[in-house]
Amino acid sequence: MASYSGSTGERPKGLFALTEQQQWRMEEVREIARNELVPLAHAGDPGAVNRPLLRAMGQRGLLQGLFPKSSSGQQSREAQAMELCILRESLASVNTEAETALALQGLGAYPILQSGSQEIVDEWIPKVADGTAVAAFALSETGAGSDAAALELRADPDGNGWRLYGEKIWISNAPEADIYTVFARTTPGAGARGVTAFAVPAARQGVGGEHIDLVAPHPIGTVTFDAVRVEKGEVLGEVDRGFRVAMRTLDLFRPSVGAFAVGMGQAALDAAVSYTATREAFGGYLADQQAVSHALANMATQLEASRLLVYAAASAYDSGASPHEITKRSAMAKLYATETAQFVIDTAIQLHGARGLVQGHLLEHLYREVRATRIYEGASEIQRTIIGRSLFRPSQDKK
Ligand code: COS
Repeated sequence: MASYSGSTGERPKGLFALTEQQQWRMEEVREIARNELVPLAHAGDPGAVNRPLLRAMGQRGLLQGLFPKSSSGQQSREAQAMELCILRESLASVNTEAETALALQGLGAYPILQSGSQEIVDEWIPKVADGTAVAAFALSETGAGSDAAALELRADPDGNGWRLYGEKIWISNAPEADIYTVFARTTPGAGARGVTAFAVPAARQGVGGEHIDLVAPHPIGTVTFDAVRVEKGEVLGEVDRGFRVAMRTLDLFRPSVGAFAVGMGQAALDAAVSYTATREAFGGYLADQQAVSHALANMATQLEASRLLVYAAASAYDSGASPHEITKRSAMAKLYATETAQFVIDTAIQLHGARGLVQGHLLEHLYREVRATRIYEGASEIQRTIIGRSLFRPSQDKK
């Protein structure tokens, strides 16, 4: 079961911090998800890109939230972290498949929005935003996961452009995406300073790849590059400066992985509260047991702390905090929210007993779904490394 009624997530006035309009927006997104997206998610093939679902999110304006336009209708180059987190938390509390499909469009296309030429932006962003083109972010390799700067996919000079040789792995939306943002080595031996970002259409000759099955069905796989020609105009940012494009993209998206985790955690907490309030045991209700109510209290408290970290990180991003501050807050939000969600979902299962493990149960679904969030876009250990480094060089802005 990949969908559920959805938590209200309502919080009393006067407490942190989402405005009434933002809370209203969350409810609107949940409503769209419950009524329109859940049936499309269920009709899709688990583990494959769900194009009808993406098109529906385009038609309902949800994907456009990732790619805002200025008041004159021009495509803005700035994403809005708060809107991204609001979309992700509210979708996650109803349907994880819709949530992930939306997030991957943003992650795949953001390097283009941030650093692409006007031509590339005009070619791809409108199609990604209306759900007719599928985007993917291709950074990881078999020998370069946490140590992203070790990547070796080669970009060899070829006349005015380059040819790409090698393989990416663990790439969400691969091999079905239409446009890949690919990080490749243009200067051998130069570590992070020899990486260039490219926008590579999947239709280009020499692009291939295979699907990989994970514990929770997910569109993910490898992408292979066999002498794939890329042009100068397809460079995102500057040659040899692509590592920063990747890192800035992750700075934006990591808090939103936290928002995804908060949405799933809230759904699990809601389920646990409602179950323990009605399940009879030992002559009363489960919730009457102090061990149970204390477990629920810990879940609720840590979830709320996660939410605060997530929205604080998003608001730091949107309000133009220093790059250093953004990076640190982004890492803290992802670390704490994903670790918390794993704990909350696990505890919710403990409170449900064996019924929480039955295939198709909401909690069984969330248990499988939450695991990857502590690994992708930087494992928890990497987030701790980033936070730890920030403590020792607080005054240096390295960007
Ligand atoms: N924003 C902009 N630039 C950044 C940055 C950021 N957040 N973080 C690092 N950089 C820049 C640095 O300033 C440095 O630039 P200069 O060479 O010009 O000084 C360069 O990038 C290299 O930075 P650093 O030396 O910190 O790189 P490291 O190899 O030590 O490691 C970590 C950086 C560990 C943070 C990085 O490899 C990482 O995030 N790993 C996880 C990767 C990941 O999330 N993979 C999942 C893929 S998506 S599912």
